[in-house]
Amino acid sequence: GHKGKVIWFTGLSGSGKSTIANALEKELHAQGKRTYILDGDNVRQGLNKDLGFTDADRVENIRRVAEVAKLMMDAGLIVMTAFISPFRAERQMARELIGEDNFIEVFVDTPLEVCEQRDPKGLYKKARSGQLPNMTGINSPYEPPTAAALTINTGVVDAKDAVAKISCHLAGCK
Ligand code: GGZ
Repeated sequence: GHKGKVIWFTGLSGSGKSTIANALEKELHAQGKRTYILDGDNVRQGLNKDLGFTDADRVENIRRVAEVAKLMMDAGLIVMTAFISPFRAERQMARELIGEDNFIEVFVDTPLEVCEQRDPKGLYKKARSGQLPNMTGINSPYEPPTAAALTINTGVVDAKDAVAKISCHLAGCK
């Protein structure tokens, strides 16, 4: 079969999904693999620019991301998706669409208080002061995975160790 896979990161804003995906991409390139990272920066500006952060819009965001990830996987890429993807049902939908054997769910389980401390865009502060509705973890839900392949807390594990953990899993060493 094809060599494509989808590494599906899920976790709060500021949990470290994109940081780990970018570090993992460097490692995979060093191994001669072809990759693509789908994230809010390249999807919500274009394909999904009609979508916001209501529950319904997040559901549609993830549905489209899963479809695009599948197409890219079918083209032979290792696709990394770095979206909050807060709902279990949509992650399950993605898993079924992409196929159990090709879908690696990585829970970036960095505690809310650590994400809130980082707050690179000031979104948590805005949400706490009532100026931002639907902020995940504050006034919009996050449903943690129950059976992720890997769980990484970037409050205690650095990007280098996270990459080692995921590439080990990809190589079948655990
Ligand atoms: C959560 C928000 C919100 C609200 C803007 N809630 O840390 P970031 O800034 O760079 O990444 C977050 C990104 C989340 O978009 P996703 O497409 O990953 O979300 S979902 O999977 O739930 O559809 C954050 C920014 O967008 N952002 N407003 N209200 N994150």
